[in-house]
Amino acid sequence: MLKAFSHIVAFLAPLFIAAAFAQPAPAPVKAGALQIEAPWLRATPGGAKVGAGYLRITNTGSEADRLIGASMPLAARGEVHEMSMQNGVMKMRGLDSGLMIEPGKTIELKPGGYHLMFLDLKDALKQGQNVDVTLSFEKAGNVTIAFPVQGLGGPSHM
Ligand SMILES: [Cu+2]
Repeated sequence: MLKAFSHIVAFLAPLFIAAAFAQPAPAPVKAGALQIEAPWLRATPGGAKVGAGYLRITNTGSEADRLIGASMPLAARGEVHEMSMQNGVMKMRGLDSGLMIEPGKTIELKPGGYHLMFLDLKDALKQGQNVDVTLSFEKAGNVTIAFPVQGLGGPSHM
């Protein structure tokens, strides 16, 4: 119960402090018709078993694609999740068929919404690190991108 609660807090806290940090804007990464921007991971305290990642994906092509998974060496596995408000309660669920990116559309994975969830972390994600994350797309295939780790708020956010 406590675990579930702190996980929810972890996703809400950044909403209030997102404006407090400035982020350099590296060039977008291309994967086929997809353009990937603003990747980042949230720092975790030692012992945390889950971590979250965010990014923005634009489909510049004429066919839909899907983000179907993600992986990093530090985590046993990665999933694509959605967080949404249901009857006044924040709920999180895995997207079994992936996240659809329609042609011409931009999908944003951000705190409180879609996110990458990394499970069974072997070590903490430390602010200032760059962690290679491999994104898996149905059509564009696999693309590995350095995700900077950003610290957010106090030590209790995850
Ligand atoms: Cu999640």
